[in-house]
Amino acid sequence: FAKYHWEDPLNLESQLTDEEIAIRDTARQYCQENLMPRVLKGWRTEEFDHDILPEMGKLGLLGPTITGFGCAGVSNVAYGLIAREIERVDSGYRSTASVQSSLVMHPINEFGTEAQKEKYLPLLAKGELIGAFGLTEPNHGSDPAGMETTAEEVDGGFILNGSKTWITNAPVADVFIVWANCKWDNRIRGFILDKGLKGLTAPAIKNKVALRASLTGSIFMDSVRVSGDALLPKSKGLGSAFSCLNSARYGISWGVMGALEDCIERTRAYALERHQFNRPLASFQLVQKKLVDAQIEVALGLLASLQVGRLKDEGKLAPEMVSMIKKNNCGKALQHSRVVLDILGGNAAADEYHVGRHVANLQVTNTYEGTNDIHTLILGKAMTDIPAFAN
Ligand code: TGC
Ligand code: FAD
Repeated sequence: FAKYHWEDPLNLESQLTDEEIAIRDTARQYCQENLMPRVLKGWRTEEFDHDILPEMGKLGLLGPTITGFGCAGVSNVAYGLIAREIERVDSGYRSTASVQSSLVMHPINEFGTEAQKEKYLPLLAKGELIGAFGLTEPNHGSDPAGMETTAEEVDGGFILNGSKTWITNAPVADVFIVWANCKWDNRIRGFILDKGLKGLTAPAIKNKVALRASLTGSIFMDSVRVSGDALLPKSKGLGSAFSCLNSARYGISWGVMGALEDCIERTRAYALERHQFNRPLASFQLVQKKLVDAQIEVALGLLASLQVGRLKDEGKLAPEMVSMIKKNNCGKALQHSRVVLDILGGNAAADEYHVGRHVANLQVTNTYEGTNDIHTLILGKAMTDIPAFAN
């Protein structure tokens, strides 16, 4: 028989290419040596560390699936492995990176002109520009089709009005991809707004109880005037915004497994070390069950993400596949991180033990990019042909 490794129970490693393993190892080393020592400060202070994106850029971790424009052009599986390593440290850091890669660089690459790509992608890839993606509004979260942000055509350009909320990176963003309902044909399109435009503000939402190591804010647009080249001309309808979400949701499905792996590793080590009733906690059956149940979900979740990544690379992706792994992996990560947190006893309340931070973060990952319930309904529609979320 082959040897069983509890950290990789179903031998995911055997399914990765040498290049993917090398990228994963580079990302892991960077994250453990450079992000891990900073995370408690980021969490405690809610201060954005401006060095992180440029550091990631140097290693080719930003927009890594894009070919050209200074991007690495690697597989979607490699992209997932990067997300897993970043989120093993903190979901907030992964959020910052996945918004940059999937929600800002991806739409510019997919729906932009050559001039827009040349202007923005190399700087975003280096982390010299920071991006944000504004879809959610105060009155329209799960239901972005009803958005109130508008764009109207004026001489040689557009005027945008409206507001977005809960936007990752917004307070520090240089570039905003904003989705607006175009008054001339009632279709939703994407626009690139540069920081500093008159009427554009992006204040921070402070005192969050999760994702404190990444900044979140609003975007207010008060008659923001932009020239014609702000429009992403190939974006046509809400489906264009959703196609960005396919990429980000896919990355999150890997990322949250990294966060759960970190929870398991830390609580297992604690359970082996700490004794009660003259025995290590790890010797109690109830404790072993918590660890085993969590590790099973990691093994299954990672293989599911791997399969979807391979299909994405082969052009055989259905968006519902992404809904399945986003829903399941986020739900399982939240549920099992919460269960293994119990192993820490009173120390669960101390942020130096890190697991409580992951649990708080995983509540948000189970919510953004489509809530767990919304993904259930997307899959329910696929099974019944009846959209339960709408009339
Ligand atoms: P519906 O009628 O179903 O679809 C409208 C159009 O979009 C097309 N479409 C898709 N295209 C590509 N990929 C997908 N996944 C797609 N889903 C739908 C669809 O074919 C249609 O095209 P067309 O040509 O016929 O017009 O739309 P609906 O309004 O009924 O919406 C259904 C619903 C509820 C599933 C959808 O609105 C939804 O997914 N809601 C969730 C909203 C959401 O995920 N928001 C995320 C905001 S961004 C974010 O959270 C970033 S956090 C980042 C971080 O920090 O990491
Ligand atoms: P609602 O849509 O009001 O949902 C509230 C509850 O009702 C949920 O449980 C939901 O599942 C349920 N519900 C809603 N409709 C139905 C239905 N039809 N059937 C059954 N149940 C339903 N957005 C961006 O655009 N860009 C970002 O960068 C971004 N970053 C974020 C960062 C953070 C830290 C957070 C917290 C959010 C972020 N979001 C971002 C917003 C996020 O995508 C939304 O919060 C999410 O889509 C849910 O929308 P909502 O908060 O309006 O909740």
